[in-house]
Amino acid sequence: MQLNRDELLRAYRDMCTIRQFEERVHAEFASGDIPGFVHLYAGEEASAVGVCAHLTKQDTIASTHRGHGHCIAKGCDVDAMMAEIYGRKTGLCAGKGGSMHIADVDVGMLGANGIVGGGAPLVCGAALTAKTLKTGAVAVAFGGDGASNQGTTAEAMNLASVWRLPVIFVLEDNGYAESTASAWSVAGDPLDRAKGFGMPGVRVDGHDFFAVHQAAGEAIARARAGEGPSLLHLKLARYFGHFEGDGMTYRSPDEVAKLRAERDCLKLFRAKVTEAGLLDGAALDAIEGEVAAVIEHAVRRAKAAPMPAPADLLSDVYVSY
Ligand SMILES: Cc1ncc(C[n+]2csc(CCOP(=O)(O)OP(=O)(O)O)c2C)c(N)n1
Ligand SMILES: [Mg+2]
Repeated sequence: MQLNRDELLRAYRDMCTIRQFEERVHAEFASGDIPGFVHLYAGEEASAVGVCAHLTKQDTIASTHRGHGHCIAKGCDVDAMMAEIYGRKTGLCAGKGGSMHIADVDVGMLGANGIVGGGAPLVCGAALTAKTLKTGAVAVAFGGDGASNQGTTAEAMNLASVWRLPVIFVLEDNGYAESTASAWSVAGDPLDRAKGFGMPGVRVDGHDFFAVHQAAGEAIARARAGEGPSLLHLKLARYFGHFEGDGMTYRSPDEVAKLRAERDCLKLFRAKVTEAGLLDGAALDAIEGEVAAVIEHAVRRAKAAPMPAPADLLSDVYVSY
């Protein structure tokens, strides 16, 4: 699938935005201003961006506890996301969700999710709506290797298949569920699970934006054509701990340094597009500078924003019919 210059620049900008957002949240969390639990997505950017590059606002995604990257790739406002993580009134969910519950249905982002395996059933509902109303929309469930072992995921894969729903299950296999290695906890081959539910499955290098983009494009085209769900098994890695504060005693000391040096999706992207003469290094450097300003602005705005007031407690909590 050939990408034009604008699409390549957009992909790099989105991946950079996620990376810098996460590196900054990592640093800011250490200062103690960010409340709650934070799980960072740095290292996995090619997955969110490679998949969401094919989606419109009408398409929906369901995310995980490690959701910042999915939100940015789907078009959530970065200032409002940062404010949400800081628990501020100006946050995307008025400061009531925090890192693990960022949502923006206006851009088709159905929510980060504290329930591991919670996204897969959700997207079946969204996809059933799309199918019933014939909107042509698709729904994507991102989930980890841990989530792949949840019963909810198996039920959702079955339902999506028997109802031929326009769903894509994106299995982000980053090697661990908390501190448990997926090599130890995931039985068999995830592609056999797809086969067992009668849907195609494909495994790709999740650090390679172009490989993810190609495989996602095919699965999404299939879903849009009414041919039902697919599974993408992406092998990738996270750079930070399971959550901020995780001592990562279960990883060898040089594991992340090696990943950053050899399997960084941003570096791989840069090498590929510059060697092929598609983009020059200066254009990519310029994007990195622009993104740095965007992140700086978001943090400054978030820190200056007010906290929700006690009177806000019950607003945006219940729907009034
Ligand atoms: C239903 C449920 N069980 C357990 C947990 C605790 N928990 C939070 S994250 C996590 C690991 C998830 O691993 P994975 O799906 O591989 O995602 P990753 O953190 O690697 O992105 C667990 C067990 C939870 N939040 N929800
Ligand atoms: Mg995992």
